[in-house]
Amino acid sequence: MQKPRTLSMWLSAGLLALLFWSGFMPCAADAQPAEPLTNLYDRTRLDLSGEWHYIVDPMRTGVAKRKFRRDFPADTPEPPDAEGRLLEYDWDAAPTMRVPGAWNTEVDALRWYEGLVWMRTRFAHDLDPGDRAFLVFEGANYETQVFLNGTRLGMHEGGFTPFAFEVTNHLAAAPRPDGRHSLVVAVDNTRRRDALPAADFDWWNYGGLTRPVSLVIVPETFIHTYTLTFREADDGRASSPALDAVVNLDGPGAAGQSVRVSFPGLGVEETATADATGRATVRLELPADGFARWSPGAPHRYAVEITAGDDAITERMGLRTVATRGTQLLLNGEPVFLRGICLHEEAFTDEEGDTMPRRALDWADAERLLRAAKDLNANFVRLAHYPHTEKMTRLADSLGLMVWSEVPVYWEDVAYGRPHTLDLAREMLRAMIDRDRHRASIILWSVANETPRTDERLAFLRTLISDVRRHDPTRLVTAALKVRHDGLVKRVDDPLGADLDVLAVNTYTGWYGTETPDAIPNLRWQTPYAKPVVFSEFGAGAMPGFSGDATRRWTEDFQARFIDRTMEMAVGVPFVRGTMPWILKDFRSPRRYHGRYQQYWNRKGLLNEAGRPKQAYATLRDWYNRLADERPSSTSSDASSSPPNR
Ligand code: GCB
Repeated sequence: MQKPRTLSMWLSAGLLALLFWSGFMPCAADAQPAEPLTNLYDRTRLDLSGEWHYIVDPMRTGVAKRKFRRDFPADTPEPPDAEGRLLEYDWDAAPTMRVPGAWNTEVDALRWYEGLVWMRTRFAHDLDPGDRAFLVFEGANYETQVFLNGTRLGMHEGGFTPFAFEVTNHLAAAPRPDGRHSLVVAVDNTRRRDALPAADFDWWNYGGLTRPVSLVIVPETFIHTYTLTFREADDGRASSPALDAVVNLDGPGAAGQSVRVSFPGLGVEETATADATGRATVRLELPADGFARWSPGAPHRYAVEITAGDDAITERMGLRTVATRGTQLLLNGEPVFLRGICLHEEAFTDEEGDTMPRRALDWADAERLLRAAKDLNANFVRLAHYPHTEKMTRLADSLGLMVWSEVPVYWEDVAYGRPHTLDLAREMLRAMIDRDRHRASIILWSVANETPRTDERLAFLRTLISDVRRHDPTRLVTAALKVRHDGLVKRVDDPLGADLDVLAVNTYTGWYGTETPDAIPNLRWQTPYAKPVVFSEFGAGAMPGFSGDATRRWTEDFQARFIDRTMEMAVGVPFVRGTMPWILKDFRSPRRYHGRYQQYWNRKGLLNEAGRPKQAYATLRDWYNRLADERPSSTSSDASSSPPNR
């Protein structure tokens, strides 16, 4: 007998139908993205950059309202459709913008737009029999839904980490009438309380496909992911310096496949057989003193080749260790002082004034930013406040800059109590580490910036820290902490300090608040932790070209004085092991309203938006030249003979 339907059953059935038709519910074909492939840049790739058509959809009607069949993913060529219904869009007639690119930069009218935008490209590719294909997005801000030939592949949340979908079957099964595939993407950068970052942050909310999109082609059985870990003999896990390789194969021939890992430059190689899950584990012993270590002064890298069946890949990586000992930071066992500078992922503009910089960096943009840091005689960059494009970390490896890389767990209003937000942070952290674990330049993973001292946040960040320790035990963990102010006494005593390797604090005394830079030399720093501390931010706004009075805020002179005083104070604090002023260049921010001095630029750059130096640039360079001469050879009294912590 059929069960009677209750009102609530009818209501829930109705709700499900409504959700389905409104496009808010994932459909049957919806899939989570596949795990991205390690080392995208050494794969066979079809670059899908170029001019993509776009439709701005502030009312979200693309999938939400079927009345006029505004189902944008369908990519129907001509209105009306086959059944004679009215179509109120036409992809071929839609305007185009450059991908990769942020719509706020690419389209003047979209400078301030936050919402949903649809984008479409077409591409031709005949997949060879036996090959497999992955559609890879290096970064799209913020929530992205992907449709290939009208079929929804799935969605991804988060603006700064890569994601991929396997599309082998889609490409094989669905050739379009004109021989081209239709790729439609819906990107939504609406700010949300449960997102990361949450709704309030001090940079531009660039939306769209801000990093490259490509089709990666691999053999049927291929090297999917791998980790190569350099171990020093004295870390207790290796008897001589060694490289531990774990290689994961995917495909019908994975189990039992022979995998070779070699260092042609050192004449070392080993072979192993993949287990039933496709995993092979190999240790390569390295000649004890017969290899060059990576350092900013000598950024030596080795090619490591991995071969398995029809697939081969080359990783270029530096060999170095990073550790702490007491309040010391050690690079390759030697004390090091971080002469740093903070950076956002935003290119220099061609002109000064009311322009929109590019978020999508090409190699030349990234190199220009990092060279400006090198010209300061910096040995370190803090890539704030989210994982930057892979181009940055790859260039930092080759140019010789140590790196801080972080996830956008930023400020007070993150939903620390929501499981969704914690899952998201963990996923971002994992994706950041997976993408960049072979970059010798990265010495610090940061889990947060200026977060409140609450129990919920403590539990949230402790989960992230233990994730990092499990996922990458070879690097140090940090977070930019809030300081407790007691007049001029500054206490770095956040309970999270117990869980971190390096404590970081941002200090703006002399800029925010009533004190002037004259107060800075009188600051007294205290911490209960015997760990290295770095000043991860300090800065003052300066209107480029406004100068002449060092006592007046917004002048270049004031900014230079602020930087000078803070540097002088910092190098006098015995446990401070690094300085990274905020920030290399002026950057766009919608919360910088001052009509005369800011005009929606955060003006704390040492360079203006086009790269022209303000006075403070030379001030910092002088400091770094002096420090480079004096340190890192200087060791302070606490460098005991105890073994390194990490
Ligand atoms: C901070 C934030 C940074 C801001 C900066 C500022 O503490 O971490 O994102 O841009 O201050 O300019 O106030």
